[in-house]
Amino acid sequence: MKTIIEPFRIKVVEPIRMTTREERTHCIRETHYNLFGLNARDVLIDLLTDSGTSAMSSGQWAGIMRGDESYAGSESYYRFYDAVVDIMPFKHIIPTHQGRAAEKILFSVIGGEGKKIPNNTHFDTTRANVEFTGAEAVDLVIEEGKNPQTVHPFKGNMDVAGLREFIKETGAENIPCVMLTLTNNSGGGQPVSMQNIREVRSLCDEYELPLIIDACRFAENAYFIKLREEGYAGKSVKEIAREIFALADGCTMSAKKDALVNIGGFLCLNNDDWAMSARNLLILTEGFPTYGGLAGRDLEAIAIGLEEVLHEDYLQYRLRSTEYLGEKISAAGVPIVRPVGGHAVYIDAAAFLPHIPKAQFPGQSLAVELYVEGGIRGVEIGSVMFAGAAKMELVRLAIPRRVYTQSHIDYVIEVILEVNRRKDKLRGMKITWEPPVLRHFTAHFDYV
Ligand code: PLI
Repeated sequence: MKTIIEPFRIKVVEPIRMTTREERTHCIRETHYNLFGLNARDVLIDLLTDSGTSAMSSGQWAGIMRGDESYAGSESYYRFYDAVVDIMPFKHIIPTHQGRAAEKILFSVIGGEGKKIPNNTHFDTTRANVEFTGAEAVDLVIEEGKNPQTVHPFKGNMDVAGLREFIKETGAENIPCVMLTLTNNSGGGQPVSMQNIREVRSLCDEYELPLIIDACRFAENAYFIKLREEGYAGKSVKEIAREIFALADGCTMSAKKDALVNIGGFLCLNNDDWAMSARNLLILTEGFPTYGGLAGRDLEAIAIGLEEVLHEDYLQYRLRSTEYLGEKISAAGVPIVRPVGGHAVYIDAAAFLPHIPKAQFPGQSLAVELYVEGGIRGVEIGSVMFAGAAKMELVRLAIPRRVYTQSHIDYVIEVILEVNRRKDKLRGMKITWEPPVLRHFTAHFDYV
């Protein structure tokens, strides 16, 4: 098989500012060793997130010029609407400025004290928005999904037996909906199988519960189904995506991921009453229902991105380039969450730095070192982010879509392998200051 090349040419370039180790050592000390505090111009390869960091295509930029900025009933809204329902055949399509705005509106409508919402794993904004209403967010991913080293083709699957128990214990009347996050970001970007979605659907039918999909990375999930699930090799990714959404009653979407844009999101619903309440809230905080916090040009870019993201040469390159990074560092003995997920490689920092106890934040120490060594910015997903609730100590290297070439990734591999050679010298860290909530964004650190 020949090299899987980037399926695009580069028309516009964004220069990267080269920095020295001395400069980076200075910069990270200035931010009290918090990578969120860095000025992006001091970062060489930014793997902080794949959200809102995609490179748009020439087609999308052309669409930006076509954007109709009418307050109500803009043509761009109708093109956006058509593009969404083509894949996600729901009755109501409500644009929002990003994914968490869709979540905030949905849970304001259906959440509240005494309610519980199960999911394979809630992303942190989803959990926060559920809990903000007084409801409880419950994670029910399969056992395999909790262990970095256990290989399973669909590690994002919901524990269906666990879900049944949960429904029996909680009472269906206290569960406004069941959710599935595709792919399971917090668990390593792992996909959910069609069979699992079907099983969750039939359990929902049994108890008359709506199923809502967190669709952020739906295209990557659909392509994993094509590659890994029996009976799907011959289907197009679009057909697979349609099959997924036909099993659900609605979805929340961050267009900043699998719609290949820098801002945007939407909420889809079949329930007329929920949709009416959602639109009322939308008008309060986002805008009129045909733009929902976005410019017409953004809706246009989303419409085109939703079409491009399902191109199979793009998805093949996308999943392969993430896997390539994981494969190379894993072959050199760097422990990672396996198999490699769709949008990111997750280094198992606890296994990588066994001499640093959890309480001394091995993930933070590694993330800082990758920056000092090579200007790479990843993010700790472990005890810094989740404190005592952390199940794993991970460093996520998220790959922006269509942004970096193979030589950028080769450079990232070289930097990780260099850190690997002298990992015994890495030291534990302590928090010297922290805010009352979401501490990972602004906390100060120092070496123990
Ligand atoms: O960043 P938003 O508000 O457009 O989307 C929120 C959101 C919801 N669900 C999932 C699975 C996400 O991954 C997600 C955002 N993810 C970010 C920002 C990330 O860095 O992974």
